[in-house]
Amino acid sequence: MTSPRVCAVVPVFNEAATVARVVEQLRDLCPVIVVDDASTDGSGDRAAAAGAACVIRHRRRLGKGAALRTGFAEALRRGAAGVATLDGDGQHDPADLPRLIEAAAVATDALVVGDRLETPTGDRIPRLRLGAIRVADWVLCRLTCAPLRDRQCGYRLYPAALLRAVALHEEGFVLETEALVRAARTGFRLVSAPVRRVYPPGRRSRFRGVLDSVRIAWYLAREVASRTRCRIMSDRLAARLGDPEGGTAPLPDLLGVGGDGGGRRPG
Ligand SMILES: Nc1nc2c(ncn2[C@@H]2O[C@H](COP(=O)(O)OP(=O)(O)OP(=O)(O)O)[C@@H](O)[C@H]2O)c(=O)[nH]1
Ligand SMILES: [Mg+2]
Repeated sequence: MTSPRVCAVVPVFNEAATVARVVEQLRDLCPVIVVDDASTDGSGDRAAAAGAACVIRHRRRLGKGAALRTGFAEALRRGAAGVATLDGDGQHDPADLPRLIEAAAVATDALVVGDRLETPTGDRIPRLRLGAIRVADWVLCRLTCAPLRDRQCGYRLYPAALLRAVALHEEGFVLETEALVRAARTGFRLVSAPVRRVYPPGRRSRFRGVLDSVRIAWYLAREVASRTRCRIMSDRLAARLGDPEGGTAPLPDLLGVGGDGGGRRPG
């Protein structure tokens, strides 16, 4: 199945061992944009030889967030209606992409997030990583009010409308968390689609467990604090104006997206 309206963005840093296979499997489904972050192992050349529609090379390593931004900009320039993001290390199976596309067809303009937890197909998720996924889910559930599991999964399908409406600023692995929070805040729905778990033994991770988790936690803490500040200020203003409706929203409504898990379409 070819989906010309979807482009895939694959950020890579030294993934020469796996990126060619990812591109080969993806290129029959949609054009593939690989963003090579100054890899030193020839990842970009492998991706190009494997049939990527475009390989963009950063001169120096800027991180996954910057690589995604570069890929999003190129996909929008090419007129994509949706942008799929997959890791170049082979942990996101291109065979699952049609499921994300189907979910997007049902929920127009929703951000579709891969769900590795719903059906336990594929490899076992390492215990520490599973714990981190669950903690992040717990916090993000309160921040986004969307009934999703596995919100941190990087296998996603972003609607072009979201990428145009929301400027993503965070760096590294934090950008994907920022995308969820800002999508919910802007009124885009978040929906999930089941994807296979791929955790091959001996894989290398660029995710630095403590450092990157702290960065994500710090971002979330800032979001909560800024929402809380806004609520307090609006409560004070409402009290001064004598508005009886000016009560503080419950915690799940911190981002003002309502408690029905649905989210609003942007006006
Ligand atoms: N362009 C770019 N890509 C990166 C960078 N760091 C990681 N990536 C890519 O982002 C994807 C995910 O990185 P991983 O290190 O596998 O992180 P993860 O999948 O969240 O963590 P694991 O589950 O432990 O593998 C891979 O395709 C990496 O090559 C970076 O600094 N720049
Ligand atoms: Mg990985």
